[in-house]
Amino acid sequence: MRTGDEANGLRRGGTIVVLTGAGISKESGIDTFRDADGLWSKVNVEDVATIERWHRDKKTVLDFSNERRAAFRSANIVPNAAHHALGRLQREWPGEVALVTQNIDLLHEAGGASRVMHMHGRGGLVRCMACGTVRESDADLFTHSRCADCGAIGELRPHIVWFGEMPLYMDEITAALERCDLFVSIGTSGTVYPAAGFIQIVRRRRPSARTIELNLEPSDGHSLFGETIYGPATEIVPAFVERLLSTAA
Ligand code: BV8
Repeated sequence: MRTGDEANGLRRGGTIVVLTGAGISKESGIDTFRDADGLWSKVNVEDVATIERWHRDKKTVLDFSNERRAAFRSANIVPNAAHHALGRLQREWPGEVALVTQNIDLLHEAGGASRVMHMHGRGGLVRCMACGTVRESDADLFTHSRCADCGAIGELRPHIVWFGEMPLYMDEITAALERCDLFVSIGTSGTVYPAAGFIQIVRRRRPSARTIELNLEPSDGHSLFGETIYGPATEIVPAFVERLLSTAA
């Protein structure tokens, strides 16, 4: 295991890009997707999280998202030490910290992060497929739901990115990857693209950047990172941020 020492001595004021996945929220009580007890072990992705299925069978897709929303609501989900550490990094680092998450939970914001790019969308937002309006709403959605803006029936969906749909903020994220001095991947299996391909973008277009994976175990792309640190996010992320802030050159 490599120790992440390369993160030390990062030029003060350099640009940091952080990518997070479901692993950072696991210790807050939110299931990951691909762990043994993960979400996808209980439901088939193709049945509930693809744009194709939405067009064929809206009810199944909406029922799944209503169930997930209820699970989020019922659990007393609070940010953990890893979320708070990234909020601290954004506040105290004397340079840009672009925080990109694949997660739809709002735990980064609750942990003090101010600018979060939810590339797979986020909970609490609803989009109309007829007029494109995105509204704050935590209401359950049904095939008879009506858009308050255009009146369309059965066109409301969660504002999350399903398989087969283009993730959000891609131009902004790609530009940040191409100018970053440090790319940190936290709590993601490196399975889902294009997020899993960010490390290749950095290696190809910003070869001087340092790259570090912080995860519970090696991800699919672990060998592409210059440094790796393994352990529970609530332990390794605060320690990593502390080291970064105290040793930046
Ligand atoms: C697209 C919705 C094209 C929100 C999700 C090659 C290139 C491009 C695309 C593809 C490609 N090959 C295949 C594709 C298609 C597909 C894809 O990648 N498929 C995979 C399965 C092979 N990609 C897409 O469809 C994407 N769209 O490419 O569009 C396009 C182009 C033009 C025009 C139109 C379209 C869209 C992908 C987004 C899909 N939506 N979710 C939601 O429901 O939440 S994906 C889903 O996976 C979640 O967003 C999740 O965040 C994401 C990634 O999962 P992880 O976050 O990594 O979670 P996972 O459980 O896998 O891993 C958790 C990790 O944490 C583990 O490593 C574990 O060890 C670790 N961990 C656990 N506990 C802890 C911990 N770490 C630290 N501490 C702990 N305590």
